[in-house]
Amino acid sequence: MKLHTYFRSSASYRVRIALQIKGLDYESVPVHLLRGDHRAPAYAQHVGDALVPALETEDGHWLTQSMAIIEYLDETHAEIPLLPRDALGRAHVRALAQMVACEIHPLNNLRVLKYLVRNLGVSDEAKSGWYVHWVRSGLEAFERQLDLLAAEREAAGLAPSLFCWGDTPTLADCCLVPQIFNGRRFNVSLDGLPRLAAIVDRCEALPAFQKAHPSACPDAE
Ligand SMILES: N[C@@H](CCC(=O)N[C@@H](CS)C(=O)NCC(=O)O)C(=O)O
Repeated sequence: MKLHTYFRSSASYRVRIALQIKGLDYESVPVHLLRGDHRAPAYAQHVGDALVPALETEDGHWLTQSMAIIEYLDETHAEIPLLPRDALGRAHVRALAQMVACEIHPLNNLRVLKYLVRNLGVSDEAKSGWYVHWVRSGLEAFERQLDLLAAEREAAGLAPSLFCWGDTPTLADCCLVPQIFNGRRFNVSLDGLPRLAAIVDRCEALPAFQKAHPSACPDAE
C-alpha cells in the first residue's frame, strides 16, 4: 500500500493513525502541498479533487477521502477495529468524526485560508481570527457532545469512555487528534474542554499516535 500524504495535512494524519493502530505496513509518498505537488498531473490524474490523502491499494486502486479510506482499512483488516461492533456505537463514533471532518476542518483548510487572503483581501490577522473562531467553536460543540455521550453511557450502566467512545481508539479519535495538532499551530486554546483534552492526552501517549505524528513523517520539515 502507498499513502500519498503531506506531513502537516490533518486529513493525512488521520489515515496514518489508522494504519499505525492496525499495524499495517505502507509506503509513504510525500505530496508537498505548499509547492503544489497535489495539482501536478502525476497526482491529480488519479484524484478528482486533488487533495491529500490518497491510498493506493496493493491491487492498484486509488482511494480518496480520509474517512472512506479508514473505513476501507477497517473493513479489509478487521482486527483491531476502529468502529464499534454495535450500530448505536458506530453512529456515535461516525457523528464525532464528522463533527471534525465535516464541520471544523473544511473551514480551516489551506485552500479556504488562501482564498480569504488572496481573493477576499482579508488580512493575516483576520484570517487567524477566522481560524480560531471556527476551530474553537467546533471543539466546544465536540466537548458538549462528549458530555451528552457520557450521560448516555452512565444511564445505560456502561463504563465511562477512555477515548471518544469506549475504551479503545476509534475513527473519532483518528479525526480528533490531528485537528488538535492543527489547532495548536494556530494557538487555539483547549481551556475549558476537559473531556477532549484528557482524550487527546491518552491518545498521544500511545505509540501508534506517536508514530503517525507529523514530526515522525519522512517529509517532516
Ligand atoms: N475531506 C477530505 C479533506 C482533504 C483535504 O482538505 N486535504 C487538504 C490537506 S489536510 C489538502 O489536500 N489541501 C490542499 C489544498 O487545500 O489546496 C478528506 O477527509 O480527505
